[in-house]
Order: sequence, then C-alpha cells, then structure tokens
Amino acid sequence: MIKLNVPDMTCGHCEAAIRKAVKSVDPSADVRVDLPARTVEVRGEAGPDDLRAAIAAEGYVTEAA
Ligand SMILES: [Cu+2]
Repeated sequence: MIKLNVPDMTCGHCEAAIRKAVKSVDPSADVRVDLPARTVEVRGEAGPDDLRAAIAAEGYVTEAA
C-alpha cells in the first residue's frame, strides 16, 4: 500500500482528479481518499514514483505520508 499526502486536495473535484490520475497509471488500483486528512492510499501494482508523477500532471504536489 502506498500512502501519499496531497496538501492541496480540498474538494470533490480534487479527489476526482486524483482518482483519475491514479487510474491512468493502474486501472485496477484500489484508491482510498481521505479528504479531511488530505491523504490518498493506493493498493495496486504501480510504484510511488509513477503515481506521484501522474498526480503531479494533474497539478497536485504530493508528499510521502
Ligand atoms: Cu478541489
């Protein structure tokens, strides 16, 4: 499981963009978003660098959680 902090994830639109980014890397990933905590947990095949790059392409900075 990979857990990332996404400090700028503040609303449902952000959540949707981040889910889409993760799915673009790993369509079968299990994505759990905690909006109040601004964290994303991903269970799947993709590595953290690929996930963080895809999320960055949507405009969100990530930090290892
Ligand atoms: Cu938002």
